Amino acid sequence: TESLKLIAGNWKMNGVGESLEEAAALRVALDAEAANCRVALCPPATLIDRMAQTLGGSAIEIGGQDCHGAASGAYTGSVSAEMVADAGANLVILGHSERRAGFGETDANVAAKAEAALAAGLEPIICVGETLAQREAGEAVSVVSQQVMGSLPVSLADKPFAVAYEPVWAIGTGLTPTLEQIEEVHAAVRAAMIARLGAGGAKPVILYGGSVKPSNAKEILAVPEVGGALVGGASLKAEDFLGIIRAV
Ligand code: G2H
Repeated sequence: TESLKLIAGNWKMNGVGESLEEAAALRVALDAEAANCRVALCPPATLIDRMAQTLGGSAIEIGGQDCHGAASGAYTGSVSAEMVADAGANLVILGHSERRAGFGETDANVAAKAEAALAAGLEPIICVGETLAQREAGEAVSVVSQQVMGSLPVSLADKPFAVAYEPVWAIGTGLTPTLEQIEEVHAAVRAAMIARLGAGGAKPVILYGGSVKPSNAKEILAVPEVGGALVGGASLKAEDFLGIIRAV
């Protein structure tokens, strides 16, 4: 199950045109000092096109943060997978807990979005994670396993994709699970991926997300089955994000 690790920055709803200076600074650094992992930035949809110009010809990949499950139609305010790809992205984050909680996205919605992403040639990063109440009730492994089973369409087998485990209570809070807790859930995610997709579930990387920063990246990235990180707050400044990339 050895794949190149992936460090993906999720800017969330942060950044306007001038923030591309951070992407440009990251590019300068990684042009000079190649990363020994895949690196991606996922800006708001309106910045994908300009970020693609800023990063064109570099090794840094670009992702969207969401796409609609339909190819086109009367969905005011939404963006299709083809539009995300056309703007210059090759990845797309799907089912982030902020979308599940704030926009009512279900596992079935996420699976439909993943199908749309594949059809557009995008590599989905499918997010799962338990809430604090679920963790305290001892349900973390069962909740996350069910989310994997429900959110991964069977058509993902043998296609490029990643799963991101993001405990909801660790997002933007500065709290992180213990390394043992991360290892336990990542093993369960892997088992659920294989149960769902067969051999096609064995290879794709499983990212950890939730308050990853330069000071904790090294130990988290060394946990078995942690194949990279989905980084929020610490991806907004090139210097912080580089600290995480250098920890791989
Ligand atoms: C989890 C993560 C990135 P942060 O949402 O997806 O954000 O690193 O700010 O906790």
